[in-house]
Amino acid sequence: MTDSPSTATPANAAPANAANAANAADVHPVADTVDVVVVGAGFAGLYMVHRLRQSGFSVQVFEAGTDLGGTWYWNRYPGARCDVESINYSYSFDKDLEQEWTWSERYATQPEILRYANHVADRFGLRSAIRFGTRVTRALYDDTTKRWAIDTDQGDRVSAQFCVMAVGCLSTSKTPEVPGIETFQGPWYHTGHWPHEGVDFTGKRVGIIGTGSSAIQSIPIIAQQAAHLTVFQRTPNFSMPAKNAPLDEEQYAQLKAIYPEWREQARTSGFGVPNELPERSALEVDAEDRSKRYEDGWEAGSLVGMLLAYNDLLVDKAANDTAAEFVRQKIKSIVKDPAVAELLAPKNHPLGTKRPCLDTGYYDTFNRDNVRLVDVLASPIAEIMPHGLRTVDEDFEFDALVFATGFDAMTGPLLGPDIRGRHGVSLREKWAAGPRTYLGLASEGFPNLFMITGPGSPSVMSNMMISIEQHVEWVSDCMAYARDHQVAAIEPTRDAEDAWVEHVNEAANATLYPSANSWYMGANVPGKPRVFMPYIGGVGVYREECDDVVANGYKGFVLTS
Ligand code: N01
Repeated sequence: MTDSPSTATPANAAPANAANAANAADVHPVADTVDVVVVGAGFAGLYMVHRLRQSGFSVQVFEAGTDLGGTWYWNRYPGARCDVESINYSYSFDKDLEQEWTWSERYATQPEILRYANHVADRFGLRSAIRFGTRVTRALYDDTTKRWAIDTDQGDRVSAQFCVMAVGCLSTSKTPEVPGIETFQGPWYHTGHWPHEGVDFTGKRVGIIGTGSSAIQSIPIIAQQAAHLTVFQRTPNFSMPAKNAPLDEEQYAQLKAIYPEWREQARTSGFGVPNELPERSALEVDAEDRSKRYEDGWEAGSLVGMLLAYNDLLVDKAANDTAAEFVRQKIKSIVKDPAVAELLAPKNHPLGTKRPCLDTGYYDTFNRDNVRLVDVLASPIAEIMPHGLRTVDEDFEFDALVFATGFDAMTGPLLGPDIRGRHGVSLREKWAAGPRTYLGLASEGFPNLFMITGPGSPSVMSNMMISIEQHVEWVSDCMAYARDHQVAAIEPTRDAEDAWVEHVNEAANATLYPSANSWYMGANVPGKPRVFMPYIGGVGVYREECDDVVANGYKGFVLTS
């Protein structure tokens, strides 16, 4: 997990080495030489440690945060929840863990997910492998020794045969590209770096920039607290009601009885959650059928409820239009002011091509007297000033600002440290025109370096837990194979990588995804190459590809003795 590359400092910034002071009793010595260095102690890093230890490897984890949890350590904004159902967003690797942990709600809150991460770490004794408050700054590969030298901002240097980047996909937060942030005299907060002690907005005039998932979850709650909330929207997003509720005990018990089969369905599915796939096109049925299906999808309270109503919503614009129009009408039926409703209704991208959201009372929040929506596409933000901000048309005064402005997704966390492979070539240079990986697991020229849920894998297009587990197991099995077969180094061939990148692009281009200015495409970061980064082929298909590579003697990789 990395944090903001911004030079500006949010109200909650903590000293980089705070953990070393705070958790002195918890600090374990860093070994000079280990089999594996893992970067990041979120769900990927935690399971990686467990798996590697089970296979008999020595492992050192470095984590920039002062405690574990990755995404769920940093994103503590009001209303933060996972929008994948808790019964799916949890580890499946240990049957006892699966049975003993009980989620309280359909969609778990951030504090509950963080408790779960801590429970797992304690249950499997993982903390002793982790050095907190320590950021990896550099990783250099030595082709003679076939080992990585890994440096940290705390002065550590560790030699490891393997380096695993378990840095998360959405962990390099970005502030808005607006001049004057440093002049603002009140506190400002990024949703991805929320203060651990929380923020009380009571009686405050608050401005929030952004209307993605983080904003859509936090706006209803901030609006209840603040004296006034102004929402600066550049692109309206499609959001569906979460229909969150406590889990029904009887149904939960029934699910636990069949958990193994349930998980297997998730592993072979498209998005990493068990779903029945639709057989019909939205265009081969009449309006009444569509209306009914979309209503069911809306009421289902899930990200895929609408998207899987028909089989062509993500590949055919005319089909997608029917679903998008249904959601626009829903928004208009909730929001009382027609002008505000019109502004909130997304029109510039097909439904689902920017990450859709689940909300609790988002659209209804704009019926409140103390909430105002400002269209910054029509009237861009010109600067942030000591007492607020200025759009090209109007000045606004605020006591506090919230940036729900997202992340340099997928590549940002991987390109944070200076990673240099064979011949000193840097990953930043190699990926200057966009990420290039084989299977989203490894990159040619960087032997013994693995990425968990890297670009070119289903990652953010899936239930991350399912994808994390699959990668961690693949990577640890690969290392065990290398050890057992006296393999000193493993890396993809250029041909295999080129073919995979082409396949990832082809898969994306067969869908509507590339038509949106989304963070999937890198479009939210000025200057970032426009490449669809995740693999859209589906987690089941992808898993088969990865298994096939292993079954064929690590096809597409070069193994050096
Ligand atoms: O970030 P985002 P996020 N001026 O990039 C706007 C996951 N997640 O933190 O769309 C004005 O989606 C930007 O506008 P535009 C989930 O995968 C999951 O909300 O670029 N506006 C956009 O509206 C999600 O997709 C969960 O035009 C500016 C917003 O800021 C991902 O994390 C919860 C701007 C950023 O939205 C990221 O979500 C939260 C500027 N200069 C997040 N710069 C759950 O599981 C940016 N924006 C529930």
